[in-house]
Amino acid sequence: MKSKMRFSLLTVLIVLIGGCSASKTEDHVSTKSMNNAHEGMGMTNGHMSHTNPLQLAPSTGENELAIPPLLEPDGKNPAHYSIVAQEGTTEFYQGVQTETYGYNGSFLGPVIRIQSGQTVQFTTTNEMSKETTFHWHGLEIPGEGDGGPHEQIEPGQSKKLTFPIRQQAATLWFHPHPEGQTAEQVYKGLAGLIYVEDENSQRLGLPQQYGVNDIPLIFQDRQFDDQQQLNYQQFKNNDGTIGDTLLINGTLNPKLHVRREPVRLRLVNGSNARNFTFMLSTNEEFQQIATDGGFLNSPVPLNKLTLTPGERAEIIIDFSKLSTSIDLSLINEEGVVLLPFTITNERTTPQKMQDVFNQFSTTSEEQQLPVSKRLELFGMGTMVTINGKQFDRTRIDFVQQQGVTEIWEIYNKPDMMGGMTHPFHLHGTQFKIVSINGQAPPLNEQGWKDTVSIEPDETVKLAVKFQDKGIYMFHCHLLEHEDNGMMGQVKVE
Ligand SMILES: [Cu+2]
Repeated sequence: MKSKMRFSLLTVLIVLIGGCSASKTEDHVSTKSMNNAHEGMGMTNGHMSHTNPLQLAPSTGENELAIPPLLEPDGKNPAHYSIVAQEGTTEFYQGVQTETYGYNGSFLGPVIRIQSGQTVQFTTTNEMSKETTFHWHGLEIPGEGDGGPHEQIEPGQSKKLTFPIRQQAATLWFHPHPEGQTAEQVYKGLAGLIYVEDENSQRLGLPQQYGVNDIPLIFQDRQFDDQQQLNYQQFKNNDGTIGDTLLINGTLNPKLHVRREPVRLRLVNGSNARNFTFMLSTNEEFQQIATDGGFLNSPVPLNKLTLTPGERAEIIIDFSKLSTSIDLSLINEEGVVLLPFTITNERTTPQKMQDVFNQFSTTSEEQQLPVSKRLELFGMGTMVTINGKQFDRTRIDFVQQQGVTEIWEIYNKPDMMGGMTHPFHLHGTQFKIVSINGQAPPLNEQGWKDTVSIEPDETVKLAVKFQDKGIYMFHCHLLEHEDNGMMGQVKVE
């Protein structure tokens, strides 16, 4: 139902945009000017820009997909990791150096693989020329280590934090969160992944050869300027900066070699504003096995999956069972090739997967608890608000007791133009979706979440419990909305 609504809205928009771009040629430059024109055309197009009017160019598959390096601990007890935010250059286009940001490298960052039950220590260093923060998206962590706007690290400075990992296996990520500067820093390359593993994740018989059949995929759309630079200010749109150029793990025109076996893809929507709907080019089924914060109870068969910015999902594609191995690719709902697959004939003997992956449930108590926190998302562009207010770092919007479950009800109030979808993200915890417009969430959202897509006029109820104390952000994960103040603070005591 949800994806259907998105699809028909999109179809309408494609038709509309198709009309306004008909007089233009399809080259790179004209799509850029079209993007800028949208901003100039005011409200209507601000709305449209959110719903992906700018088509992605299909991947030609000429480059092998980059697999981010695994970050090894450089100290054992506690497991210590050094993470450095730095400036550099990256060669996306042959022979062209593009100025970028990265963690421990020039673009994006490593995968930090940590074990539940472990105590870990991060040393975060800012080697850039501007301030930043290190936010651990999805991690259950005390407020003071969470890396929100209060925890700014000045150029040349470091910060050390030590905390226990108590949550279950999940694919999390990290990115900067400086006040008003998040969108540009992510756009230029600051983002990395955290894999939490536990005993369960290792006994399920899942593909787990990193980079071979357990593949991280960070999807980001970008717009390069005439000099092939990531000129954020040129393309910035207050309702979400989108681009026509897809990067997966920072690779332009990627392809992926897989064997004829089940392959686990860890999908991360790391874009500023673009929603991605993933499908197989054969329209065959795949299995979703995990949400943002953990495994689903059992695999959910899907032939289409939408992720809004900030959301993750793990899926299994069984390449031994598909009807063809020719011209196989991951595509979006417009049929654009995102990631072509090349199937090698190397033989494997995959493990048998378990049937039950997790014990997730929403209790009847959680179903019956009264709503104790109400949030109303409203507006667009620089006028975005939560409960009529914009972010103020000196204002605490809500107080919640540590370890106590509360029901948060979030309503996305439409405006005259209809409104926009907002991906709502809460820091420092994983929540349960109790209901969407009074109905149980779809099967593939019945799992731990930290980011939830809320459509115009939709009401979502969440069961929220914090394990730790501190001040945490809640905000729209459309990064320009976050920067424009669609964010508030909850203090956990
Ligand atoms: Cu938003």
